[in-house]
Amino acid sequence: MDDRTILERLGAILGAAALATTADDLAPWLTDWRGRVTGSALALASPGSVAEVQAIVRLAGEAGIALVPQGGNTGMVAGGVPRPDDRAILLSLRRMHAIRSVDPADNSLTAEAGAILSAVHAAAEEHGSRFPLSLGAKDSATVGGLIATNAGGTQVLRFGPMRALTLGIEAVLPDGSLFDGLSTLRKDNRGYDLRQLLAGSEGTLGVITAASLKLVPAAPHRTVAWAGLESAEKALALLRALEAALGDAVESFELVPDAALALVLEHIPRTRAPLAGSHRWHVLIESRTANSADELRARSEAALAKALDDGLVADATIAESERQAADFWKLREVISEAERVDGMAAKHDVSVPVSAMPGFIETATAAVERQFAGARVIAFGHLGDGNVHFNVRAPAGSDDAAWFAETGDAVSRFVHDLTRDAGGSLSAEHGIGQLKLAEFERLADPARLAALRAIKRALDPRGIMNPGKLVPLANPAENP
Ligand code: FAD
Ligand code: 2HG
Ligand code: ZN
Repeated sequence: MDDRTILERLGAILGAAALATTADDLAPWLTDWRGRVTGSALALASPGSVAEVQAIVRLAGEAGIALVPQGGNTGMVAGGVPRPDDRAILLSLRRMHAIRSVDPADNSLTAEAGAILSAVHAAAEEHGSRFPLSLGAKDSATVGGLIATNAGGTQVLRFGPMRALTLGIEAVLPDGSLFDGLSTLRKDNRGYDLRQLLAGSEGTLGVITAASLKLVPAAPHRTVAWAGLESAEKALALLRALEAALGDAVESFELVPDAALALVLEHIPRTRAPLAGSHRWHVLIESRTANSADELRARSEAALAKALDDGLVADATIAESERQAADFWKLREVISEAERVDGMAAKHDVSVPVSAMPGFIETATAAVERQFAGARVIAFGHLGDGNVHFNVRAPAGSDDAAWFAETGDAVSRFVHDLTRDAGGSLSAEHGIGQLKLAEFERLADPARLAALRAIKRALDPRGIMNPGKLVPLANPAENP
């Protein structure tokens, strides 16, 4: 089918208002958040209903054209943008953003794929409940994107990643059929779990159109603390001490190195350091309760005071108000933005066993600095989940673009090798997308790759769903 016919058929399905075809209209959606990849597409299609998504998927199958689902385009691995030479339809789910229902008695919420995470938070709160997954991109990231990447974020410690919070999925499969798996059942053993197959599938197995999400009871009172420490090892010991003292009230425990805080203070307006002195490492700790705010605060203070006495913590402060708590969180959530403003980074979203992470940070940092003179490591994030963003920056004062062109791939191979040697994963929470594909293929064991390919071929024999992402096909010619 030629391009003109495809566009006419898309126009007939969607109407002109939901179809963009000019370079200017397409441009904002073709480059990923990091600015690493600018893809090409024939059109941007924005369906408003499940039936329209089905018609577009059927058309793509007939025409043999790629479909690239996109939500908020906040993904870190360029999974939601086409490849530079693609002949593709970019399929935006943004118009499908309704919260279909909230059922506090069932502890569930059903939302369309384009619903933005902060809207999901607000809808749950309106009903006296809570959706407990959050991340820095919460004002843009969508339910569909969060599920398709199995996003993690800053509450995984207590509630798990998106997979653990997804009860049901409605999705259009690559043949245009509708998988109506929107149930909120807590138990369902009817064979292979298609919901969990679609979670983390990065748009390669179908288009998620809606999902039922798990809610948890509201816990309106929180204490947010900021502590300065000497090492990541002490940070992990602090986490375990706080868990012993506060139980599962501890919901977030985020590691921030001095260099990340410095970037934030330099580039993000209206930010200031919570502690007076300088510290090599910091942690942001959030604890929550539905019961007594005063009691939670008293117990948090006592636990931190003991950690000071025990030498785990060098200094610490607890936010005095909700506003100060939000300020502490902002320092953590804008690290990616500050890093992006400052320059390029080779990003490594790695996980190792939690207990091994402090040692990994120390030895991998030293190894990278030895191997690549002047390279600067910024390892931050979800220490309590054994996941840090082990980002490597060019030497100070060097030409970023030139250094990364020459050295970037070698740095990434080096870091991923160290991760593999530590029994870890090269994608803890961001997925594979386009940017990690070569490394995934290089390091994954053959059985895993073969199973992924078999699943992809079985569900998407024509290879129309987000080709060139996540699933390395053995023969590049099979990659449309
Ligand atoms: P997109 O970027 O649009 O797409 C991501 C992938 O999902 C693509 O492969 C796309 O094809 C696919 N997809 C999107 N919608 C659908 C759909 N409806 N059906 C099928 N496939 C679909 N991630 C974390 O895990 N933890 C963090 O802490 C975190 N913090 C972040 C902070 C910042 C400042 C930023 C910019 C990003 C952060 N991310 C984090 C990454 C990102 O927010 C997540 O990957 C998020 O899940 C992407 O959602 P999205 O709607 O933007 O998806
Ligand atoms: C975070 O934890 C995100 O802030 C982004 O996952 C990480 O920018 C990064 O490397
Ligand atoms: Zn993260």
